[in-house]
Amino acid sequence: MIRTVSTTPYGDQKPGTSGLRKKVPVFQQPNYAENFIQSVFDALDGFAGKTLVVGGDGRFYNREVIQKVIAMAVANGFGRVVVGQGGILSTPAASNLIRKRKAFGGIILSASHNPGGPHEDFGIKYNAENGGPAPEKLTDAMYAHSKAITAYKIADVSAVDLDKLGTFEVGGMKVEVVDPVADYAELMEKLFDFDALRALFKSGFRMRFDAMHAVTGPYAKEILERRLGAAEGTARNFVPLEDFGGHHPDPNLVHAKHLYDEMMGPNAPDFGAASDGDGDRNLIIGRGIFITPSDSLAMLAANAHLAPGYKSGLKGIARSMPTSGAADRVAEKLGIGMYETPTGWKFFGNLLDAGMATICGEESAGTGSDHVREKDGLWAVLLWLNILAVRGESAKDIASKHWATYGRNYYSRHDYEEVETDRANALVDQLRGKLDSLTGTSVQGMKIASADDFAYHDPVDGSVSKNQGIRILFEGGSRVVFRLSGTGTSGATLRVYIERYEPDPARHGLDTQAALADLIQAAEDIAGIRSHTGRDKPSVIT
Ligand code: VG1
Ligand code: CO
Repeated sequence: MIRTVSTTPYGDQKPGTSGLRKKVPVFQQPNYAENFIQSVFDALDGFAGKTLVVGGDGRFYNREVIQKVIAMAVANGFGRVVVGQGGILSTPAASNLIRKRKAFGGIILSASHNPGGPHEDFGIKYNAENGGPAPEKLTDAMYAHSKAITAYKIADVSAVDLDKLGTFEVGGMKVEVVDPVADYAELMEKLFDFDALRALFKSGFRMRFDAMHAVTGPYAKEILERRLGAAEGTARNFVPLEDFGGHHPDPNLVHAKHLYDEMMGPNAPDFGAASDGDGDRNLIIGRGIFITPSDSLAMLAANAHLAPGYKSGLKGIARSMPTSGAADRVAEKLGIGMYETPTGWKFFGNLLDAGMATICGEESAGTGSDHVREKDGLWAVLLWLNILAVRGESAKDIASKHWATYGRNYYSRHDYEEVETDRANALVDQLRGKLDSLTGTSVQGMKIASADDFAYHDPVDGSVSKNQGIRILFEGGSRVVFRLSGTGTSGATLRVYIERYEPDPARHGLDTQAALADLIQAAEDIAGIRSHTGRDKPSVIT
């Protein structure tokens, strides 16, 4: 039986950088999840009888919301729901399934690298038929519907057994429970030289992959250990837990410090990597060297042709605005297009669909290609492995040769988390107010060449996205960028991105924070971070 349940709007269901993210108790309010799911459906057109892919990173509340999505998909007229066994689908695997099954779209349940559990974070995101996150036009429409919603539709059906593979009839609709790993692993086999990788591991190459008790565990076990023959124990923390073992499943130098320490230690394996809650981010650490995500993008782009899936070369490279310019130099040398987009993977979709870019990346540990429409953690790890296997060199050697060829972009991000929202907004407002007067002035002995609030003009559909981050560009190419996070669930997070280009190979071995010290001070001088936030140092430095 299909019921129409009357409801009232919540008013705070505006999707951020990557879907709607809130604390679990917020999602558990009466009708909260239902309101948003209905608002997603109301923003879409023409899905009657079509397929919807559903899955999540396995965090607390995942299974409950999947049952709601299924019951509401029945009531709203979808023909089929494809769901990962156990409710599990990594974000890139979901993107792949949407494309492979020619689905109308998909709902991904995740709050990515944010902690999980009854009092932690949850999230709902809609991806369109290209497999990519809904563009801004669509997320704006969802938000508008959520503010005006009066009723949602749901079917009275009993809960589907998400652990049993197979196709089941649910209220006149088909629900297909699929292996979450199989299709994804098959795609990876097409892109990379699995024989070369098997030979690499057979030769004694040692690797550590930390799944951080999140979604990539089953994928890493299957691909690295079973299919590629890496030693058992290569994948660590590989059982997805509802609360990620009480940790932040955030693969950075703070939350994966144990991996960093191991890779810098005397008995370090050859290669180390980690991924986040939903499997779309990657941390890359070679023996004795951390590769920043911005550098990783540049190095992957420069070497991608060594992997079978990219042997005919790249069509173009895209990076988010705060990501360092390291990849720009690679694009220039290759003579291909380079695109600078706002933060968030949804802005890459058009470029990938139009065949203008093949590889994309963000400084926040996101790298991916046109094989799906999301960033992809394990993909980045496998491409690195493929490059290491073909070049027969260490990650450290590859990095230093890269810098010798292209120069080095020293880069760091300073995050000030859970700042009072009013205070963070005041900082940004004040900065915006003085942008025009900054050009031509000097700070810490460096002259400001220009200062603006980044606006993106999408070259494919002509849409414009304004206020995407404040850029202070210095003469010589150094820069400082300020923006507020769009994924947090309490207070505001100020992100300060700092970059300096260093062409001189004699200066490529410096400590990053030391190499950026004057720019870090300049950021403080320009924005008054301490007085506005009340903090004397960042909460996280990456
Ligand atoms: C952050 C990152 C951004 C990334 C987004 C989603 O957004 O900076 O680069 O695309 O998270 O990644 P923000 O607005 O907090 O800076 V994930 O792995 O959380 O889906
Ligand atoms: Co993520």
